[in-house]
Amino acid sequence: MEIGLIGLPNSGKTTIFNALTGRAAEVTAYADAASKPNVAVVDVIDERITRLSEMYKPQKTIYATVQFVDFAGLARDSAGKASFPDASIGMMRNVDTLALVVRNFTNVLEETPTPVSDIEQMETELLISDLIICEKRLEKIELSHKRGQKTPASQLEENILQKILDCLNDGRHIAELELGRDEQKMMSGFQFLTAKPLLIVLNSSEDMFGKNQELLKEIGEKHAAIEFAGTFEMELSSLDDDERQLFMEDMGIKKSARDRLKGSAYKISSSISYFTVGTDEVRAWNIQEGQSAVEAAGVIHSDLARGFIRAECFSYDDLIECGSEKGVHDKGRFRLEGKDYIVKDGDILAIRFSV
Ligand SMILES: Nc1nc2c(ncn2[C@@H]2O[C@H](COP(=O)(O)OP(=O)(O)O)[C@@H](O)[C@H]2O)c(=O)[nH]1
Ligand SMILES: [Mg+2]
Repeated sequence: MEIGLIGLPNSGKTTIFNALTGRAAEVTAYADAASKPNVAVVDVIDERITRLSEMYKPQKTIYATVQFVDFAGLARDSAGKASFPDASIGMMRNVDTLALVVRNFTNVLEETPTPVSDIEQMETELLISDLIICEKRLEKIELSHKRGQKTPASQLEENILQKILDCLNDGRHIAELELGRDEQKMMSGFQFLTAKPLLIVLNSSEDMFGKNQELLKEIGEKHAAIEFAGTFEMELSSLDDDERQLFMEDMGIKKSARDRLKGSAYKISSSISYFTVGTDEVRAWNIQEGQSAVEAAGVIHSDLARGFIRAECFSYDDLIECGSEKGVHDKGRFRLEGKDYIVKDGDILAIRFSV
């Protein structure tokens, strides 16, 4: 999964990137919009994988990974209007989930935070950038229709884009539209920003952290939201484990920034994990909730989907309860599942296939 950190300049994106990744990318009160994005891939430490690894003692243990991208901020044009640099937009379109970092601390200019209007401003930016793409494409299609080049596919595309245009003009995100599977497929190539799951990261000052329930509730009416104490959590990532634990308890922080963001991002993007186990490798795979066994197989390799015969399956919870694979068999918890089986979070699968 790829999570993109977006937000106004100096909202604390790089600070939070550092908190998430334990890196030390440069934090600055004067964002250089032309600078390159920071990118880091981190393991998603899933204790189920840790436990499976202890049981199977494999040569390799592979956790799922999350890639965090910290984009360069908005750039201002000669008239002082802020917008995303084209290069950033291109990269933003490639991520799975957007995490919008919102300043909730007094900045170096002594400006009090305005989180709600900052969110609105950023949302407008996202909507406009999708509108532009949508309108451009519609113009092209209409032109080709005028030239008599109308096909069922182009007609369908025009209908969907018109629906999307109306939605955006209404100020609503594309994610709110109910689209059929075909429509979604056709739309996915555009990588619309407002079609992506969006998570608000309220970046609060140390002294206000944990005291923003009203504000979080207000934001929560429209968006999924979590609260970070950016600077504090960035400093945490440079401590050793014991010290870190102490400071976290002091602040009332239950889980690391990385675990909290990952948990929320998985939830809003409906991501789940299934596992493959063996003495060679124990590994976590990410899929979308609702995906079938054959789709899950395809995440490992397209051959496994193409030649899919069946999935041998049991759940992680059953394995722990029964103590061993043999126990799972003895208690009748071992299952054979077909192509259309909907994979659940924590399923352990072995795909049988032939190509
Ligand atoms: N008090 C406080 N300052 C912060 C926090 N997060 C970031 N800052 C400060 O805000 C400024 C901009 O931070 P940076 O992470 O570079 O923002 P970016 O432009 O969004 O990447 C720096 O001076 C940070 O020290 C926070 O949680 N609390
Ligand atoms: Mg930055």
